[in-house]
Amino acid sequence: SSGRGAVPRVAVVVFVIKYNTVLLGKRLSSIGHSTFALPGGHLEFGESFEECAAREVKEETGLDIEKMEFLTVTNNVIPAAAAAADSSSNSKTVLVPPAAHYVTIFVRAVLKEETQMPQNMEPTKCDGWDWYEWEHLPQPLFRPLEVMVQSGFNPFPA
Ligand code: 8DG
Ligand code: MG
Ligand code: MG
Repeated sequence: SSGRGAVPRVAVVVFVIKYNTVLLGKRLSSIGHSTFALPGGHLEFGESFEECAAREVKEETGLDIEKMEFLTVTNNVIPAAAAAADSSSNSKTVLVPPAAHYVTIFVRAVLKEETQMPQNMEPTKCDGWDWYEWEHLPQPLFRPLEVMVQSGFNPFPA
C-alpha cells in the first residue's frame, strides 16, 4: 500500500538453486505485472528469514527447500506506474508517492528432494514456475531482480 501512513515493508525472496538454474515465475500481481521474479513474500511477525523463505516457497510452489543462506539485502522504492509512465514531464521530481517500498532480503536454498516439481499454487499471482539457466534468464525481470543482475550479482555458491 502507498500514500499517507505507508511504511517500508520487509520481503524475503529466494533463489531456489538446482544445478545451474534458478526458479522464476511470471508475476500477475499489479506490482511488476508480467515480469519474472523469484518466489517470496512478506516477513511475518516473529519469523526468521529462513522460516519465511521456506514458508513462501512452499505456499507459492509446493516445493520443500533446505540449506537456506542469507545472500544480501536491497532497498527497493518501487515507483507508481503513473509516474514511471509520465513522459510528458521533463522534471525528475517525484510528484506521486511510490507504489511500494520494500527492504528485500535475498536468500538462497536448494530442494530437499531433487525430483520435486514446482506447482503453480497461487495462479492469480503467478503465471507458472520454471527453472532458468543463469546465463539465459527470461525477460523482462522484475525490476529489483534486474537491478541485481545488472550489478553483476551472482547467487550461486563460489
Ligand atoms: P504474501 O501475501 O505471500 O506475504 O506476499 P506476496 O504476494 O507473496 O508478495 P510478493 O509481491 O511476491 O513479494 C513481496 C515484495 O517483495 C514484492 O512486492 C517486492 C519484493 N520483491 C523484490 N524482489 C522480488 C522478487 O524477485 N520476487 C518477489 N516475489 N518479490 C520481490 O524486491
Ligand atoms: Mg506469497
Ligand atoms: Mg510472492
